[in-house]
Amino acid sequence: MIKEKHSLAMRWTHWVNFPILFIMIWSGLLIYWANDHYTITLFGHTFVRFFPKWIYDLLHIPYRLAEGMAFHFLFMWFFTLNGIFYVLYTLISGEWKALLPQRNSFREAWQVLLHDLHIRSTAPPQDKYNAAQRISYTAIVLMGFGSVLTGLAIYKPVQFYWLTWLCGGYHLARILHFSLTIDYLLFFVIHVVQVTLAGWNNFRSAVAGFEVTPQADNAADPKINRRSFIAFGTFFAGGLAAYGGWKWLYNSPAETPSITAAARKPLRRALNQTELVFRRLFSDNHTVKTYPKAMAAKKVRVNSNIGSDDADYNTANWKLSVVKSRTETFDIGIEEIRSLPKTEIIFDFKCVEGWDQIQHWAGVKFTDLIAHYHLNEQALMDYVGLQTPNGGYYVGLDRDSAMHPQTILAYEMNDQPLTMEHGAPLRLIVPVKYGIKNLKRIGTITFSNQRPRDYWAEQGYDYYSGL
Ligand SMILES: Nc1nc2c(c(=O)[nH]1)N[C@H]1C(S)=C(S)[C@@H](COP(=O)(O)O)O[C@H]1N2
Ligand SMILES: [Mo]
Repeated sequence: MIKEKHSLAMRWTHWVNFPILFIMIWSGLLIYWANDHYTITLFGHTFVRFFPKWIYDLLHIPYRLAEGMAFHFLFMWFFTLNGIFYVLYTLISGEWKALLPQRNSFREAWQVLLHDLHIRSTAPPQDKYNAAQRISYTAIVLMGFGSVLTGLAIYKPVQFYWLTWLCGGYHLARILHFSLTIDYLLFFVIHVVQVTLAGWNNFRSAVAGFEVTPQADNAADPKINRRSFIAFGTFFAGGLAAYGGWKWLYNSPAETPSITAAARKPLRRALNQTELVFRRLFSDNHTVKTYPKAMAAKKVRVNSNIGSDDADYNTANWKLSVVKSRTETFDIGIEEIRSLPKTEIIFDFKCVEGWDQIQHWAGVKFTDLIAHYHLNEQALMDYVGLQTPNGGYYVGLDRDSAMHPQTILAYEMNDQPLTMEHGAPLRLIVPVKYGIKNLKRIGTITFSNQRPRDYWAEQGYDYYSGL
């Protein structure tokens, strides 16, 4: 005999929520390897490295940060919107009554645990869901909420500075975001073990929404088979469609076929659409948090030196070329730049790879340079492009970020002239962007209404890369 057991909420969870969560964790791992410094270390001994290399090899997870970010920031929309719809559905349909813990749930959950571990022989009362299930099904919704909040806090720490603050700062938000991932995986492992132990009838109920009570005439009940068939058929069709979508995405052509790491077209479109949403939230009022000088790192990290790695580069011959128009270019020497008003900033510099450091820079504000050289007309254009003298590294910035009051062309670090490895004699510091946009050793500045070329965007990263 058929007994209606699970509600739509339960099928929604297995059919939709889990796959989306899975993609978020998978793309999270594509990001994580770039800076896998989360370990459990006690007294100098590392006991746990959460995702060592063998896990990546076992699961065939590629080391592709740009692609991981592109997936993560596409599926975050599905994750968030689906989560909102799911919660709204349970509220409106009344299904929350079976899912929310009750006053005695916490005591009963303990009994469930003892029973499951065969320590206690009598099972506590089992409604549609027992106390332990109620607690975990509600907890996982709260965890999802936590992932969105901590995720946003690290994704846009400037625009959502109050959220980052609420999460206890950038560092803590990152640790919380990561811990939640570990919690999902633990939840998943326990869940699979329990479902396996509970048997086929229970598994069917999660997919098809009904249970079968033991009865002699079950074998002859056509309803059972028909409903199972329809439910599992739909389930597999949905799975196949999802797999097809995945294949389509992976076989989509790259935007620049000659560059191996270039983003696939649908992912680039998604990145660009997401950019529009966050650009609307951008404002000069969102300034980057600054710190006292004493907190600035003495040993400043060096990331890469593409385009600025010529060991014999002679900074004495250096000039900044400003391209005013197709026909008009002028050069500025470093002494002239040093004579302009000086602006200092001490802020938390952030690299996409997952590290950050409080750094102290000084130089001329970009808007001061614009005003001094009467580049007001050029500054109305949509984009500013900057490149190294040898053209090996180049970035494009939207106007608002270039003109942001904290954007400077820096010639000093920790009150000393810039060193070669940090981009002597002049580099860009744009605190509202990730490190990739902070070009070292500026050679040329251009203005345009089309997007200038961007080194890392060509390698599949988000063009905007704003914080
Ligand atoms: N010319 C040049 N500028 C560059 C890079 C580079 O490789 N070449 N790397 C960028 C990246 S990814 C980061 S995180 C910062 C690092 O700056 P730092 O080495 O001074 O800490 O520089 C940016 N500017
Ligand atoms: Mo970086």
